[in-house]
Amino acid sequence: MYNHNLVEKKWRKIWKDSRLYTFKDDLNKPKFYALDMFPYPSGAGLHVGHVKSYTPTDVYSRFKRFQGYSVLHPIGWDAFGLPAEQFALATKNHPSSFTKKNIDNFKIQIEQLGFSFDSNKEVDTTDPQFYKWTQWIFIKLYEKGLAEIKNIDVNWCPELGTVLANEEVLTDDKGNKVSERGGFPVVKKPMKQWVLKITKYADKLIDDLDLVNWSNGLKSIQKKWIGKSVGAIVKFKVENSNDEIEVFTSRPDTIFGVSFIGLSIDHDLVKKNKNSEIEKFLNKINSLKEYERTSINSEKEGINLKINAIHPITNKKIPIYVCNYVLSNYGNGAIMGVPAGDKRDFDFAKKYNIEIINILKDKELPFEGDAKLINSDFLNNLETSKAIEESIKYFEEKKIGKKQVNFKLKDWLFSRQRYWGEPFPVLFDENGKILIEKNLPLLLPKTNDIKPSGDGKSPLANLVDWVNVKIDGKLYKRETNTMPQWAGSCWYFLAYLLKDGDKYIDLDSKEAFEIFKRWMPVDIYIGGQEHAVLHLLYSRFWYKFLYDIKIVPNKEPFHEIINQGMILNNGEKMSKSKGNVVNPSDIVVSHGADALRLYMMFMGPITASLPWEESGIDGMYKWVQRVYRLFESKEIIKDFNNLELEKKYHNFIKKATSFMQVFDFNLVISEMMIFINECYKYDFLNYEYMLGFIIVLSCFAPFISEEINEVFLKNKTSITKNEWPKYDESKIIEDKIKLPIQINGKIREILEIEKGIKEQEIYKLV
Ligand code: ANZ
Repeated sequence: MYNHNLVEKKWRKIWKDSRLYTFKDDLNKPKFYALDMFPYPSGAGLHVGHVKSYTPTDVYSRFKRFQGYSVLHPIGWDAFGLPAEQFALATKNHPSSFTKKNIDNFKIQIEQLGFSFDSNKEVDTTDPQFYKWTQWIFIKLYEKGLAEIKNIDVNWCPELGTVLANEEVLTDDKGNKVSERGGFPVVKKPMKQWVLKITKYADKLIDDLDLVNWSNGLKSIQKKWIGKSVGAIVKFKVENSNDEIEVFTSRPDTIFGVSFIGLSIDHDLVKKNKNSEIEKFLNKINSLKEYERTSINSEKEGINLKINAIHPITNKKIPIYVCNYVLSNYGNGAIMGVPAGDKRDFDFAKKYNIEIINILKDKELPFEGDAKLINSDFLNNLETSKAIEESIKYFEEKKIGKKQVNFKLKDWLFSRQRYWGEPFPVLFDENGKILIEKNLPLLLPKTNDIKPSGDGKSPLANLVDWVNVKIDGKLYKRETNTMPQWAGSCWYFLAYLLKDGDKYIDLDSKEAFEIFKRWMPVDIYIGGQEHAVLHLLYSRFWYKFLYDIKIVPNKEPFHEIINQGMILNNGEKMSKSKGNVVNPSDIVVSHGADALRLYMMFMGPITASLPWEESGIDGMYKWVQRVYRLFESKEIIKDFNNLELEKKYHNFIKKATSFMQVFDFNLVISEMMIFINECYKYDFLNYEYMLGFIIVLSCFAPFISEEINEVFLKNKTSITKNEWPKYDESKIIEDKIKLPIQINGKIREILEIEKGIKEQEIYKLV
């Protein structure tokens, strides 16, 4: 019987001793860069979610190596940041020793799983040699005016003792704002903070999505988050005063339907016209959270300012209201109310008896942009987009408004009041003037007092000797905030390319540029969809900036992305609190890494969320045994040939190759199963076919493949040194044809059907 524990242990040692997976670029070969989203080395160790995400990249890397590519498939540690620090605080450890211990543990687990990573290429964001360059990029951003200190309303999380970026704040089931990490309450608080001006790249971040091969779903998540809205600013004069109100509208073509003006509660004009009644209303509104009053279904409320605005075209008087649903921080904090086009405006107008100006002839009022301008002669019967364009032109001619593009994306709040992060290479003189620390890396000082103060001051502020610096007789204070965890992950995929043993090639060197020219963009990137508007947006922003300052040669870092699905247990996400976590190391002992890897890839498509099933992994364990028994029980002969087996083999390789190419790994595995069943029918097997099979198998199950290659195929060199098996089309007699089933432009399934089948019959198969 095949003993997976012994065999896997044996090959782990051989691979390690012979440095089998050491990466050395071969310029004669085309490159292939397969990237995993690197893990936080938390105390909990690797979970099956990691295995689900790292196995496909490993399988594909092995496939590409067989196909003659120079493949880079690295791993590293996203080791700064809240999770490690929270864990360290809870367990009274120092984050650095604790992180090191966790990394060691992760490494053991990764080796157990047989991933073909090169440890020479490993990066660690907390390594000063690494964060030297994170700090360097920050300085460049600062020098180009893309990093600045701002007094802004931030998301303050008292429990975590830090501010959070918008992308790190979620809304829970009850509608409360909570932190992405830990689900702690988040409140708004004014603070002085570093921001990175990602908004300057908003247009490029949308437009360049055309350059990459991502799913439409992922692209649209990013587009929605960036929220580009093209429209106009329109000016309304206030009656009997010199005041003007500027509103932002995405439907300038509805101008003739404006029935009132709506202001946000902290609009300047509201402040100017305050009286006790208005004050009372504002207090009432202020007691509610913004999202409670602005959602489409929430009760619309407002108060009449009792002054009128003048319509810029018709000169009609229209009332001005304070409206609870007008946001202060979007557009101009003011709207033109068009009940004929907007449901919220309609509800509001009805409630406050505002005269509704209908812009439609003989029609009920439609909502949500359905309004077509009929009363206006110049917009009559135009398509909406054309009418919008014409309206803007008209506004500009008459000087009553102009084109305006708005984004929902806000600048990226970049400082954290925490210890475990990159220090900012920044000093302030006595007048608060900024001096850049050029001597990099600026090391994170050692201290055991890492607890956040709770009042918004960073733990680093306690280190008086570190904070106060004298340069040329002048006193300076260091910035005591640290960078967020996302900083290191913004460029780590470049760091792998620069890692050379225990050193890094300088990011701004000519040598680095040449390497990037060969290796960027990443060819395939696999990771969780939860990073769609965090890491994947931030890293694109940094990469575009590095492109603009000529550090990298192209505009987009990740050519193709696959978001792997989750592994569920009894229909739920695995989590420690639910006690339903499957530990991959336990499975490696009970069933073997090969069986685990195979099972993970056999469960279904990579992108699907699928249940963990004991019976499934047991079944795969049995199949691994069955493969071994086949080799044990049959005689493998070099020149043996059997026409039937030959046909089956070439068919198998053809299918396996095409499924491999498109990541349909579950289909490759089922083809392997079919082929093994075939082989059991013969007493003798052909050496060439069995080697071909083992090469395919080794992408998924590297341990048993090496063992069979050595013991039964009697080869002295590693199975990894082979080429991908070829098939001969003339040996395949097709009596079936393949029919790919496409849904929304993606191949969902490939049906095998008999030649000559009728169309109606095919529908029955789907
Ligand atoms: C008139 C109009 C007529 C509008 C119509 C919509 C439909 P997006 O596309 O998301 O950018 N708006 C503008 N500023 C606002 C604020 N601070 N708070 C709440 N709503 C605001 O949305 C733009 C539309 O949202 C704008 O176009 C404005 O209403 C509203 F048939 O103007 B519209």
